[in-house]
Amino acid sequence: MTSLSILLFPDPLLRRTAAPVENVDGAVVELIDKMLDTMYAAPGIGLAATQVDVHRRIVVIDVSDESDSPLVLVNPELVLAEGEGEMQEGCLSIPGVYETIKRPSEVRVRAVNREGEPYELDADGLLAVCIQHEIDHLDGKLFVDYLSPLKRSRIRRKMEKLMRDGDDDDEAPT
Ligand code: GNR
Ligand code: NI
Repeated sequence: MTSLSILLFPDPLLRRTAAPVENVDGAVVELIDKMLDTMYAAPGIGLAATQVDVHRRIVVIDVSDESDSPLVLVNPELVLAEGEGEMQEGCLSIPGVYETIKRPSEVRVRAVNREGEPYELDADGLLAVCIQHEIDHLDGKLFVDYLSPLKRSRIRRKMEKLMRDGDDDDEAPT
């Protein structure tokens, strides 16, 4: 099983805009499958290609309790976003940080599946939040961008310190 490595905030590569996928060919299917493995291993409920340093518009999601309902969204586009809700969000690229974010509560997304077929999906609740969170990644956007600049810079400093000092308790003293 392949686990791809996940970029961590504030890596500037997370700010790149992903390019549309022209064709769901064998290489894209291979990447989708590696992204699903990586998401389940993390574990997470979603993963955008941007997070594994592939700047193409590919997202995988599974919000099911049993982790047995993978969703593949190639070139996802919101065609409808309405209502408003708040949800505590986390991100595999910002480990250990959870903040309440306000977003549209119901969405309709148009995307292409793993078989290369276009489809539309209506979502609410956690799935609607996850879809928006992942599309944001493809546009170089992170959930901390919805927080105040003060909160965001505190999170950035915390992450930079974690990466300097490591988050390992049982590291040998140097
Ligand atoms: O695993 C994840 N959990 C999550 C929880 C609330 C809102 C969004 C998410 S997505 C996140 C995985 C991730 O970082 N995807 O980009
Ligand atoms: Ni994320």
